[in-house]
Amino acid sequence: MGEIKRYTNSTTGGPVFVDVLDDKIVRMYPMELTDEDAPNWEIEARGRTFTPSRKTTITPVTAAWKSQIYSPKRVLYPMKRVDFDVNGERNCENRGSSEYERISWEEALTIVSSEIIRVKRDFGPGAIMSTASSHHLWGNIGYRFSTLFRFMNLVGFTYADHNPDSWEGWHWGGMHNWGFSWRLGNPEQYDLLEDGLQNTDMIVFWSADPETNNGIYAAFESTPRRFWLKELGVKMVFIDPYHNHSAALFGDKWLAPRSGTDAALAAGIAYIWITEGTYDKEYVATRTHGFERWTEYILGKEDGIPKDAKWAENETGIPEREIKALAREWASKKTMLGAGGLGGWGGACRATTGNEWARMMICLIAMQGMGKPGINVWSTTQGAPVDESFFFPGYAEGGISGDVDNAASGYEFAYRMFANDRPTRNPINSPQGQHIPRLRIPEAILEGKLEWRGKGFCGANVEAQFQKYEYPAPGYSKIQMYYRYGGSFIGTMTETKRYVKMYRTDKLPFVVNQSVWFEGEARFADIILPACTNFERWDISEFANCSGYIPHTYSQCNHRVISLQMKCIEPLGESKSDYQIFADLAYKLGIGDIFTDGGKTEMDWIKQYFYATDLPKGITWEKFLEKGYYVVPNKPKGSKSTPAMRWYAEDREIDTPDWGPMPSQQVARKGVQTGSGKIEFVSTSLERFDPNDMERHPVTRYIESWEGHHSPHYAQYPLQVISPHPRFSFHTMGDSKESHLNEIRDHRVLAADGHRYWIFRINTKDAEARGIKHHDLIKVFNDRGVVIMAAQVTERVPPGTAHSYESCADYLPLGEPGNSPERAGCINNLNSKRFMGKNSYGMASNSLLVQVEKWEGMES
Ligand code: MGD
Ligand code: MGD
Ligand code: 4MO
Repeated sequence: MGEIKRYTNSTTGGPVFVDVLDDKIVRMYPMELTDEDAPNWEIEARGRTFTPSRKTTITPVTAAWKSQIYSPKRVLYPMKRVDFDVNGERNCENRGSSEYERISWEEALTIVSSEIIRVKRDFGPGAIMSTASSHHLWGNIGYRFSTLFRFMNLVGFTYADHNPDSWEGWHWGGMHNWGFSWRLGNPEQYDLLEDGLQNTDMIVFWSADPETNNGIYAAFESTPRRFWLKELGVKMVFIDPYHNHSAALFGDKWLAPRSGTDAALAAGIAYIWITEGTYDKEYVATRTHGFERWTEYILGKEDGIPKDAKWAENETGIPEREIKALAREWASKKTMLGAGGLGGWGGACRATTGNEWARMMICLIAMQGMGKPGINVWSTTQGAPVDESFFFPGYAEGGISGDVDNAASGYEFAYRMFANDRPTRNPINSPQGQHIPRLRIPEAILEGKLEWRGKGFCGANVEAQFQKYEYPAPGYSKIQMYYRYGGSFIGTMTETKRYVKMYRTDKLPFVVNQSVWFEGEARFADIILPACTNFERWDISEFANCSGYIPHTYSQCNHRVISLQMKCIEPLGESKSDYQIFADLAYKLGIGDIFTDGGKTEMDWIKQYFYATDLPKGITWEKFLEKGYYVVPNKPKGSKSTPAMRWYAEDREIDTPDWGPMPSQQVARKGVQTGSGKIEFVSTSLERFDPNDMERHPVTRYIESWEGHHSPHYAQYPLQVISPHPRFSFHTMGDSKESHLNEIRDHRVLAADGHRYWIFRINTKDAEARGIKHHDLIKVFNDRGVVIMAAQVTERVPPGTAHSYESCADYLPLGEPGNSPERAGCINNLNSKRFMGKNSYGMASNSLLVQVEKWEGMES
């Protein structure tokens, strides 16, 4: 037996030390910092000094990584569907039913490369579609924006654009009230931890559960901050249909609105502030636009319906007196609005009326003086006093692709990384080329025709989302081949049996999936290429730094930790790194030397990357290789803090390090990005675009949900389900791989048949009325499908509301794929593909109506 060796690596849930013995990972744990590492920051507030601990934190998914690496569901060899013959019968209709056989790498690469060449030659550019999913194993070189884009940009492909899934309501709605397009509608967050500790009296967490979502990628870095705030006597109110984990730990009060009615609650609060005169009149008069017209709507002068607390009670189910009490206390205290888990985001922004919720949040905080001391949009997850001037890019900055059109590479990084050689670009993946929204991949394939507005994340400016597109783009061919990277969409997109049906047709003649695990869409590919995990290859990255549409995301962390992601073990089976797979394919396609830039290994790229960042200012390459991580020193003591939007509240030039607004989007560096330069209650951009769109009207308003208690099908499907992000898994990551996460009884429930079922949370009264007991297997259904789950009978949701997390990793139909009950737990089989509005192409994945019965097995 050899000696245990300690390596460094990193994950979506924090950086780690990894103990390896005889090429086997035996342990993985958070990083403990030493005296050699940069000292802590300190914040002085209310007579105390606050400073973080000298450790990093990790999430449950990270704690379960070892069991995911050695999961029996790993794809270890190249696989071919047994009834797929590239030169004969392809039997596409059997995808999802057929077995697989092991083939050699040579055969797999030959089939895939010959199909790429055939499709390019026979159908012209753009007939190959590719897309990855949102989240990737951690590492800026191996990331989809980096390695995948580098390869696909060199081959030429039609990209299935990602919808702004995390942002929806802020992107399609909020942006029209205050700009922030470069953050897709979320607000900046600089120095808000200090501001909160010093000045805030109360936090209203509205659709926010930082103990579950951790901002994003930031593990439990923010948990101590909430304890500090509690110690200082800051009151915490939670508005959430589910009594979420942060509410359970910190909540002083829990309000549970009916799903889809949050904007009504907000209107009810605004009504009280207006009629009682308890808003910041000076701020509203000088820093906002359209208040008078909006007031007419709130008071009922526009439509004859005063949005008073009684009206709000009828819509939301929250008692009038509680609405009044909240409104009065809020107005009397310096209050932070924790709208969504990041400061922005929140399941409510992915509800049917998510646009209006986000817009209402902006109206409320504007009424109380957004940007003044202690008053902001802040969920405690960002805004630690780390040093933003030290440059280390996040994964969205493009890595080795240098793609300035489709990654945030052009902001700064590409010029540093590619000073001496060429970045890649893809003329097809540009506004002049062809693309497909990933929420409509099935329609593109099956119906062959699409029209929509907005190419993917529309961050360039507020108007980008109005741009119209069509598929096929003029002169381009229809899709002939799908190069899928990962396989999560059946668990994460909307009405997802559509994707299953799409795979089972010869309208899609060839499908390859490059996957780490055999799950979800991987089961529908003709060829599966086995990718290894980031513990089996080299990479480099920073804790919680994605950047791109969340500039300076690392301000979620208590320490900026940059790590070398070491290859801890040899790739399992015949799996290879994504980089190696693409390099092998590139050589078969005659572009190998271009892809690898003359034969560079991943380590060569990491070294080039290292020197393109500010790392050499703090550590030598040799030391970094040996030590494996670097902690970025904090700003010198006494540096001036620049709290988010303080400049705006005080009508000064912007002084934060934010990426926007661009000088062209302001006047003399003052004001927000809107037409008026002010925060708008009535949106000037919507007024110009379509003043009559009642689903997204210029005047911010409450709109009844089309999948809620006013819907015609409510009588038949009377349970309103919310489906937010899973507590223990990270979307599909961590779930369903027979890892130890599966054994957590709040994640899956082991039934007598040996299968671990996904959980459906239902109120005691609703369960009783249906004869359902705790952990019974139930059939959850509506017109879109049937999913079998385990009931968790609970008081954490009120009667009429139910809860089931999205993102189950697998898809396990009991009969014909696409036409039978499902038992992995794909609640997203049951939500609606309908967009939020006729002009806003956001997914409303979080709201759905269902009925529930005890499951007695398949009806024969
Ligand atoms: P992920 O789990 O991120 O989900 O939805 P997705 O993006 O679809 O998918 C990652 C996939 O990439 C997995 O298949 C994984 O195996 C693969 N993968 C990861 N790393 C690698 C790698 O290194 N190599 C290869 N080859 N493959 C890799 C997320 C999406 O879900 C998001 S971000 C949001 S915000 C939405 N939220 C939401 C909601 O609130 N409610 C409901 N009902 N639905 C939702 N869906 C959305
Ligand atoms: P959600 O879980 O969608 O997270 O971060 P958020 O968008 O903040 O929603 C937060 C809370 O909103 C939940 O407690 C939910 O019950 C509540 N909620 C849902 N619908 C409504 C509603 O209609 N009204 C109100 N008032 N509340 C509602 C998302 C962020 O999380 C993102 S985008 C990603 S990609 C990451 N995903 C992720 C994950 O999958 N797992 C874990 N553990 N952490 C994650 N962090 C990130
Ligand atoms: Mo997201």
